[in-house]
Amino acid sequence: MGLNLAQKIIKEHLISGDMTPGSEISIRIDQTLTQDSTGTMAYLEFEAMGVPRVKTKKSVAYIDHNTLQAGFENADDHKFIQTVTSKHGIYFSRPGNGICHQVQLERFGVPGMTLLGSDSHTPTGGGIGMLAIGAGGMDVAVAMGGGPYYLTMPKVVKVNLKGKLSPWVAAKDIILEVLRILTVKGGVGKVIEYAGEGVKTLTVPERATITNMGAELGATTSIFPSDEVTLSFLKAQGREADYTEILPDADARYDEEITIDLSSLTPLAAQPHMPDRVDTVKNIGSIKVDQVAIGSCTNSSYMDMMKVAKILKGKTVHPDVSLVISPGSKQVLNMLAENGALADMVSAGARILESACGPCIGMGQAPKTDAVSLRTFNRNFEGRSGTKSARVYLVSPETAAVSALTGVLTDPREFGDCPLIEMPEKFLVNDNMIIAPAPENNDVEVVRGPNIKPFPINKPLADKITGKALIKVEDNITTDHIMPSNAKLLPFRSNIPYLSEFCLVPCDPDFPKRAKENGGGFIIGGSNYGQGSSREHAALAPLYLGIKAVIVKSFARIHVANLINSGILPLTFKNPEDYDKIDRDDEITIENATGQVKAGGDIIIKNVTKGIDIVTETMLSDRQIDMILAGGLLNYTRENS
Ligand code: MIC
Ligand code: SF4
Repeated sequence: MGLNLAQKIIKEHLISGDMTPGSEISIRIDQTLTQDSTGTMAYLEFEAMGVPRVKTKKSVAYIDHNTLQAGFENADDHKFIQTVTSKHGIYFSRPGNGICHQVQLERFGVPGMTLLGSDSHTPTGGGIGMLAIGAGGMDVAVAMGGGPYYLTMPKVVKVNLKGKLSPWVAAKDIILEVLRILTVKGGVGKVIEYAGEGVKTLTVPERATITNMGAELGATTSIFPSDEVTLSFLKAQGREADYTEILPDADARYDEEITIDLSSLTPLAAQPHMPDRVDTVKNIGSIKVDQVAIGSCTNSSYMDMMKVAKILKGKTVHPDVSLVISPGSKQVLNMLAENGALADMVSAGARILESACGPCIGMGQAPKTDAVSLRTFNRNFEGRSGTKSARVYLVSPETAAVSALTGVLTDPREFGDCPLIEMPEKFLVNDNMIIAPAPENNDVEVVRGPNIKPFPINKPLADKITGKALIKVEDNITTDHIMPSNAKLLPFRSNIPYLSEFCLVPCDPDFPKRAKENGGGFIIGGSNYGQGSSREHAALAPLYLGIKAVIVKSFARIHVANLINSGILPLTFKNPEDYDKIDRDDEITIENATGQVKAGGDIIIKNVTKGIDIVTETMLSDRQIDMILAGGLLNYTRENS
């Protein structure tokens, strides 16, 4: 039987398990990436493992999230990461060099390889045919040490692309259409694989926009074939030697299939406050716009920026709109500066930000109260922009740029002729902001400023677990709810005690206080709990607050792995309606917790307040059972080494 792309790469990297969807497998990781807001913790964990030198083919540490240095904290983290990576054999991409996913695609990604990144948008690498997966920092630390990465063998969904995009319709509109069809939980346990005649009409940056935002489907990853389009991109980056053709077998089998006719798509937008609340720009209508933000790892390529520059050229941004633009990398910014496109943006009134995540993660540019903000980003969760009452719409760069001029949400097809941008034959290659690590057996001193605090480590699982249901939340709770990130909090990513004071505050401002007063307890949630980012802080802060188990209808992939790595018991209601049988402040007990977890089946929890038993499931593999019993991955690794 023929193999699809995902199965081919998995087969080539398989260490253990059988490739039946749903069973646990482990794979060898070729490359890793970290960024600074998850990286500090990941390197502290790597150090705790005691491995002197990374064992991957290439590992890179990026500084792109915390570049707003309002105090010493971010700069301290940068120095820690720079020195710890140099010591242990990891390349360091300096602040200013660009957003991790954009730079990784340009300079390091290799078709057919596996990439594990401590950032949920790592699947951007699927745009050049990598199997690129986002994970918590601890999993990335293990991979850097040469350990396997464990995952559930995914189902593979074929997205069959027919035809060709019409003028003014963009790659962003394709992924918004996929989100409309599949929703923010439709990709859980699946790889989204793109195929069909439409694939060859899309450039690598367009493909990368699509695989990037596959993260919003909850998918394990997304992938495109590596073909002649990939080759011309790598050639233009001076990296043709990294090219291998990777195509699915002609008789490849898929678990599911959907078809999208590219020629029938029109400009789309995701409405507040979820990436799957998609409608056409036409249907949403000409709402007044206060802010337009162009950039992020989804839409900050040279091609995207050139389209924007062409639209803005010779015009002026509407007086009621603040337009901010962050080119994705130093390569992109440098090319725009050299060819005059940057001047066109500046002259039109755009505010140019550095090549970093910036407003995407609330690092500055919080919109005004009740603002409408159009963003080319990938997430529009409530409050993520830094302004709770702001309404964020996710759109293509074309829709964003045209609307910045008109002052209202505008279908770009009304604007006139669509700018035609050719893929450059040569990108400007200058890697002088990437620092190679020190040689083996070096004496690099790791610099630890006062912001670097030890991280919490769990205790082995207790036999009887008791506590209150400290909070009850609804469906689709994101890691931005569990562990908010913004300009005020991101500097404290290496300080869990401080961060824990903000844990779940967007859902209930008293949660941290109540958790502390009660000596910990339980979190009750709906479906797709923990969707969004890879930040393990969304597990470490609850751990610090004494959370023993999280009981929900269903979990998002990366978050449940982070809970297990931290030794927090993840439980799902066997019967989702049982969610209604627990209220906040109910006393919960799990008797014989170790025995029940060891048995690997259902776990009975007692709602002591209501006098009822509720059946939950764990879905843990044998390895995960041992991790939970040991109190998390670090304890487990120590016990087994
Ligand atoms: C995000 O887009 O939410 C982030 C910030 O990039 C996160 C990582 C983090 O929380 O540091 C992600 O997507 O994993
Ligand atoms: Fe950075 Fe935003 Fe991409 Fe996250 S989604 S990596 S914050 S640009």
